[in-house]
Amino acid sequence: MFIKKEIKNQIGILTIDRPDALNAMNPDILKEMDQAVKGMIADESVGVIILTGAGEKAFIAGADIKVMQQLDKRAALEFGKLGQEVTMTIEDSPKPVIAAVNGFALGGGCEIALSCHLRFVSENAIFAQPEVKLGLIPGWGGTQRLPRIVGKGNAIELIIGGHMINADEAHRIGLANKVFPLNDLLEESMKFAKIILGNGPNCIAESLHCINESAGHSLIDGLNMEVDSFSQLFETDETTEGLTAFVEKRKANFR
Ligand code: DAK
Repeated sequence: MFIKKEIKNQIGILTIDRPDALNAMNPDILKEMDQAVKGMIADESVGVIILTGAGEKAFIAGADIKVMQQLDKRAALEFGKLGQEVTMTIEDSPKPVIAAVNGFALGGGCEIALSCHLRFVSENAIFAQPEVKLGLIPGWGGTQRLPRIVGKGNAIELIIGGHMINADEAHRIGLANKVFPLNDLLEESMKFAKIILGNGPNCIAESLHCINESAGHSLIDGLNMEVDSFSQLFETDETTEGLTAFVEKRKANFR
């Protein structure tokens, strides 16, 4: 089991618990997370969900690169769809989901945070979409959700630069809603959850629904395009080199 579940004062807390791999997501963890979020949505005693990572270093350091190194085009499509399903389950939740980002939120980890309704982050949080460094593109909604949250220019800079940004920069561009000292992150997230719990649950669910719809009906089309592009890459030498270089702990040689 890689997802710890707790309920405290109507707040469901889900903790991704694989700190030795910086909470990197493999297919089993994705399936577990999908079930865990659905379980919290169905549980009438829960009004707000908080998603966080175990340890003091990472929220989620991305999709599991060692798993991706083994994928062919068909398996990449399945892995991509699984990640997209989880992010849709989170985004479509009628109960607000707060990402309490306690460190690295990279690649798929940033994308899972983007699918949450709010991102409260610790001072040591680091965000990036580093896929282009691995011969990949973001595949769990990053090309679609990041521009909607930080604007097209900032999203292009992050996605084609692949560089890391700290909590203050994430806050400046609107990626982080609030920044707290690491030790206060969960408590502050719970404080805001408590404020939400004082408001009408149907109004909250309807607000989230309308806000999601305002982003346009083409999100699904965009996600389909993204996952097709992503899986095509698994037939290229560039992607093989990018993933192999990470596993071999060396810099990728793309040119
Ligand atoms: N996958 C697997 N293992 C990972 C990992 C990851 N993403 N990130 C870290 N680890 C593992 C490391 O390999 C290491 O394991 P051992 O070597 O000890 O066995 C352990 O976690 C601790 O990491 P480090 O020793 O590297 O720790 P450092 O503090 O030195 O460095 C770091 C921390 C976060 C800077 C570094 O670990 C790092 O650069 N990690 C990779 C970050 C990254 O590039 N993440 C983005 C992955 S790309 C799609 C599916 C998925 C995706 C897109 C599309 N479709 C199929 C459509 C998503 C893509 C991504 O997420």
